[in-house]
Amino acid sequence: MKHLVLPAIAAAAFAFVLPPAIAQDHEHSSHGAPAAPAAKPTSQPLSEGTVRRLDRAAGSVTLTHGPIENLGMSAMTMTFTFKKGVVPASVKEGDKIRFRAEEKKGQLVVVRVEAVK
Ligand SMILES: [Cu+2]
Repeated sequence: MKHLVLPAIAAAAFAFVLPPAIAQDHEHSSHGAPAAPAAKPTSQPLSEGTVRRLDRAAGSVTLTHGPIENLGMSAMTMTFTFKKGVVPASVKEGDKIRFRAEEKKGQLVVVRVEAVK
């Protein structure tokens, strides 16, 4: 997983959240709940974020985001790439958004963005 922005802070965030995350995993598995199937879920929960930097020409957006469940990622500030048209024209730096990010070929890509009113 590449974290292109503020690696020191990201590392610190990981170091901070890792132990409870492990404890949670353990707790979940000890309940005997069936493991999530490999198949993609039909619903794609969105994560919350604030746009810090937006470069439409380069297709890169820096977000301060909350937890991203599907990536197992905790809250942090980092840069994602996105394809043309994914970020609505009304979205600008400083805006709050809801978004879906996925890992594609080792890159973290924003695949869907909704403006938050
Ligand atoms: Cu992140």
